[in-house]
Amino acid sequence: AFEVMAGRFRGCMVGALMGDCLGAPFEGEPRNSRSVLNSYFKRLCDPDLKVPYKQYTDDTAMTRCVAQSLISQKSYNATDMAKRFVKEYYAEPKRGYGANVTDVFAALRASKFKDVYGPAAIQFNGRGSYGNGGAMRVAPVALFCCATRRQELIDIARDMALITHGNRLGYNGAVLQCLAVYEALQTPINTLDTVKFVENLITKMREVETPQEDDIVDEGEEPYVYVMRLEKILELMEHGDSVSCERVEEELGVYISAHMSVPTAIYSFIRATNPIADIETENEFQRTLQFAVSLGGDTDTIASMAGSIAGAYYGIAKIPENLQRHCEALSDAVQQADDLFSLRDTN
Ligand code: 8NA
Ligand code: MG
Ligand code: MG
Ligand code: MG
Repeated sequence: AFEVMAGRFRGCMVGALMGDCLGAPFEGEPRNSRSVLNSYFKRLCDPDLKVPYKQYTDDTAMTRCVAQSLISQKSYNATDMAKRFVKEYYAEPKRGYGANVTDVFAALRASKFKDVYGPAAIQFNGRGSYGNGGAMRVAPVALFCCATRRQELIDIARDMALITHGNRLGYNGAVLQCLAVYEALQTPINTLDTVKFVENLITKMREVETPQEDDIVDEGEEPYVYVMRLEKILELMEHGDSVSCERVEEELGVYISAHMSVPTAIYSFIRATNPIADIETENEFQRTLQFAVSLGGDTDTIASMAGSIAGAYYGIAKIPENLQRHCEALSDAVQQADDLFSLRDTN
């Protein structure tokens, strides 16, 4: 059981990396042809292929910061984490960051991290960002809470997101993504009941989305956005493989906003538990990535989030090695997974 869980930690971190690296070349396309993707993935799987690494983007750059902060602090430390985000951004600013989050980094640096949540709160005229940047980096929080048996997963996920994303859709998207990774990690292999998986998330998100004192919810604004999208996933699931990419985009979205990408990542994981027409792989993890990328839009981020959920469930042993080796800094992802797993021993 020990090795199994360690393999799932690795699967989660490596899955997140692979979705980012392998999905990034397709970012922004309205849709990606399944046959083109079959060839792309088949070519990469050829053991004789020597090609330059697929580079990671902001998704992984920030995920690495979250993991390293939790590993070094052995707890959630907002200032330490914010400092890592800023240091990383200024060291390698061209990793494809969102257009507005960079203002937060500048303000954090200028104010010497005096109020770590301040700069994010004033983004978008005080509405805060609802980009998926909080959700795209949250997977290590699920691993940390699993390893240390912390009950505060929801609080840590939300606070970690709040460093850059002040809008409730932004931070609640991070909470949902974190809950999905955590649940995948806790589900024994071959026992996944996909309906129950989504229903559990609905139960938790209904509580999470109950407006709190400090939430900004406008009059007439729907407060249960994520609950509704998860219910939509249940509806789509009833139609199995007949659900088109167009319908997924219409109902769930493929965009850089958290509410139009996190549910899509969860759906990709679930959809790929069964064969998908025109996606030529028997491997469920790989199928998850190929399906997520085929949807188009914010492919690196949706594939990364879907990959972290799928990797947490299937474990590293089920992830094709020939695909792994094309990703930049693969060994760091493995090391961080192991370091997070080792936090078990310190508790
Ligand atoms: P962000 O906070 O800058 O948000 C991303 C974008 O979402 C913003 O630039 C806005 O256009 C929009 N947005 C967010 N909140 C609001 C709001 N309240 N009102 C109006 N518009 C809003 O950055 P982030 O960290 O959330 O972004 C993450 C995404 O950016 C990821 O998909 C990541 O991969 C990256 N990304 C980069 C590129 C690229 O080519 N550089 C393309 C897509 C995504
Ligand atoms: Mg990116
Ligand atoms: Mg952008
Ligand atoms: Mg992206």
